[in-house]
Amino acid sequence: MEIHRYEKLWFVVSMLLIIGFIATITYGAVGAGIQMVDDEGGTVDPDNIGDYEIRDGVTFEDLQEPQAQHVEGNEYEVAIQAIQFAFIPNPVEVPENSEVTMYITSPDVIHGYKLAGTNVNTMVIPGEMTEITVEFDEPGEYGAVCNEFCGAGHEEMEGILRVVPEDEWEGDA
Ligand SMILES: [Cu+2]
Repeated sequence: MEIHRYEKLWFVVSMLLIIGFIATITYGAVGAGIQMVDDEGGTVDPDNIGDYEIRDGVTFEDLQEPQAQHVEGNEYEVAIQAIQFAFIPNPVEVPENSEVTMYITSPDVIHGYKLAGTNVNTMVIPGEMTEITVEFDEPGEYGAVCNEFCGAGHEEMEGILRVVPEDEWEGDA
């Protein structure tokens, strides 16, 4: 069977496009570090968030402090509640050159937690614990916003995350 040269060319181009689309979608799904908020850690009682056990002997309340708590090495932890219409605690401080695991949840409705100028961007769902680990290499200040419409005061919902220079860090080390 004779296939016209142009037809072959179109065939090749359209196959390449399809492969390109699949590659882009695959990269977006697995390569860019995007994860779904899941109930892997069990569900959180929205009326009793403070008592939620993050791990043995450490509750959400223990980590819900303005300064991140030291775990070991350069690892820190902090817990944040997103409520209508604030983040608690606020501001949050972490030391530079740290790897911080943030636990975020909500007692009321779905919120978001987005750190402007970074790729930190997550949903915060009542009943689920959002867990994200972020590296902060340089001192600075980031604005946090809620990016899920959560009610009449949604646009006022903002927070600050401060990355403090190592020699000024007064928290747990
Ligand atoms: Cu909100």
